[in-house]
Amino acid sequence: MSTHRGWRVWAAAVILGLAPNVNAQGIALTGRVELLERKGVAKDVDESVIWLEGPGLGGGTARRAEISTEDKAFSPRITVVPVGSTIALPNHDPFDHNVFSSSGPRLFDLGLYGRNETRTVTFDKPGIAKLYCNVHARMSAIVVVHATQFAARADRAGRFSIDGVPPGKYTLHVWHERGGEREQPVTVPLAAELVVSLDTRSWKFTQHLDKNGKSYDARGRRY
Ligand SMILES: [Cu+2]
Repeated sequence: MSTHRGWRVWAAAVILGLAPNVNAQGIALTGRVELLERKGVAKDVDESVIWLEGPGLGGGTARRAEISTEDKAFSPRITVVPVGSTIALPNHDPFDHNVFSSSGPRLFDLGLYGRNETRTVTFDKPGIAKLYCNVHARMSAIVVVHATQFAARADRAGRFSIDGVPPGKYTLHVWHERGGEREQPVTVPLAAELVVSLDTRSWKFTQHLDKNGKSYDARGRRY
């Protein structure tokens, strides 16, 4: 880029009043997620996921991620990846697991596999995938697969920042396991502070079914 063009971009930014947070790569979209709780303050607001959709936003770069199984739990519990990404699921427990997903963007059943074995799954469509184990009813993980490169996780104060967003009108998605998914239009750069509230007050734990659509209790298995 010539110095001349760089100066013009800077001058345009100053005229538009965007100088503090705009650069040649775009604008940082910042905001805060707030969980409305029945009582107390949410301790898991940092499990909120925020992403942008809309015309002109290119796809993200697919990557590899890992969710391991250890002590009958998935780690990490929440994973955020762009479309096309592959997730490896190594089993570190001295017994078998059977990871599956029976709703959402990618249906799969990895079958039983034992210690130090790894199976992989590629997510080709956007959506929210719930991963379970057919042996252990309490195991659950979530993979949020987003269509563009613009996504973020909230921090422990609920704050998030999505960097490098081109100016324009988009749809902002905000999701939390107990608060559900909320969509709202957003114009970048923002004209006011962005706070998105998710209502967790009607959420109630319900036990999911196994890969055959049956209850774990009915099989008489321990979990
Ligand atoms: Cu298991």
